[in-house]
Amino acid sequence: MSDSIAQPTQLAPLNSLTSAQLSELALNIKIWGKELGFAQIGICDTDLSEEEPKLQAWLDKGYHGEMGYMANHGMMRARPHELHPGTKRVISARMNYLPPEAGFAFNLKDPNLGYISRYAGGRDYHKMIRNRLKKLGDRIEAELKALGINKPNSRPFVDSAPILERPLADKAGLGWTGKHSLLLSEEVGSWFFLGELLIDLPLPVDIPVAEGCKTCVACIKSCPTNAIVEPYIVDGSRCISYLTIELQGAIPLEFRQAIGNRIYGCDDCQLVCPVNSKAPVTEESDFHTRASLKQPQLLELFAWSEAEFLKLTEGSPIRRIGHARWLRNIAVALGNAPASSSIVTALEARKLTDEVDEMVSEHIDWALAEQAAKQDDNQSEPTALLVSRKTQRVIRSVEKGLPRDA
Ligand code: B12
Ligand code: SF4
Ligand code: SF4
Repeated sequence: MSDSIAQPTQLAPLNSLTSAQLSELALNIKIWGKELGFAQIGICDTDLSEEEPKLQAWLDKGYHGEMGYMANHGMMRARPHELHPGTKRVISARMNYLPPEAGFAFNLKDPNLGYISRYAGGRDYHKMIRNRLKKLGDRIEAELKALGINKPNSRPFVDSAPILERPLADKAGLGWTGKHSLLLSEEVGSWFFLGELLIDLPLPVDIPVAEGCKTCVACIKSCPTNAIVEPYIVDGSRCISYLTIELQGAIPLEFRQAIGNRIYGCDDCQLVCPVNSKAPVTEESDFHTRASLKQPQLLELFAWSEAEFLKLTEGSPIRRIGHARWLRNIAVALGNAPASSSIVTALEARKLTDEVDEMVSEHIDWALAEQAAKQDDNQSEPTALLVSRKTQRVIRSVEKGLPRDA
């Protein structure tokens, strides 16, 4: 029996990694990222100083509306090394979410159906992507340990953290910033989420992709609420995604008709984008649209009690808006739907339930007034004509450019 005491293995510091080892590690990170279901991984440094004045101008103009969280952290959004001290590189990842049988045109064409942005029909992406990024961090740690190197300090972020994800992904070579302000790439379009792993390793960085929009302005022209106020600049407070998801209170009257049947988010600027004609369908079944949210009838969704809403949206990003905002959004869409006695009856009945607060009640009154105006006009217009001209153009563009998903 030996009386010697086992010595803890001494690991070398991170700065003992050679540039050849760092380059090999960067290549491996991209392979491991793919194994973890990411469509692409890129690496960039943490310098976003060029974005700071643009972010400040966006905030100064009030384009964040009521999204107080956008203004709360000063310029930290553009300083990943302040968000997670010690960070030297950002490993930026993208994951495709376009579900199969998206049925975009079919859905927008029928004002009796609710349109739900295609990122939201399946499981909430936040936790899932964060977990995968954490696994990527664990994999890097295990590799370094095998090389006899210390544990790196890494932390995953997805969407909700104060960090400028799109400019980071742009820098990391995952695509270019489109005129709709989203990231897109020639090979895959824009139907993807972004996430990052902040890490204190000086990995070699990737090269940004050249801008590819050229003279196209389709997204700017098609936005139902004219939220893309200049190329690359979105007034968030006009965007339907903000109005139906982020905004807590009443939807301003000026936007209600333009919202049409979009009850959760909006995809129009991506639908008309010619680059999306090549977009792949997601490989993640978690992002497939669940049955209850596939081409749903507005009246069915409006009838959900709070308990049903919570049950049927469990695990979905929709749950976070809560039942009141859900009813608010559907009431607006019902106001935009063709004149119908069943809609009027449903609106009136809903108003009498104790699940309706003052804010929702006001939207129901608005919808009833819209319905009454259509009845008074004795509107015998075909349903298709109730869809705004802009939306009709979007529908045609989808049928022509995205036949698989129409
Ligand atoms: C706040 C927010 C919103 C707000 C505001 C949108 C906006 N454009 O800022 C609202 C609620 C409206 C929204 C909507 C949507 N969002 Co959002 N959103 C965010 C969030 C949380 C922050 C974005 C942000 O920092 N905005 C601040 C402004 C200042 O940033 P910016 O718009 O990029 O502005 C820059 C440009 O204006 C640029 N700029 C100015 N001048 C010029 C000139 C040139 C030449 C160039 C190149 C750039 C440029 O400088 C500014 C600063 O960098 C990010 C997640 C994150 N943490 O980053 C997701 C995020 C951007 N959203 C995302 C998605 C998917 C959406 C929607 C498609 C959801 C939907 N279907 O309803 C829509 C799309 C609307 C749109 N066209 O932008 C994805 C985008 C993925 C991608 N492919 O790019 C993100 C990254 C979330 C994620 N983790 O995947 N969103
Ligand atoms: S998501 Fe819809 S409302 Fe928002 S910028 Fe794009 S087209 Fe406009
Ligand atoms: S629609 Fe045109 S301008 Fe807009 S992002 Fe796509 S290519 Fe760029």
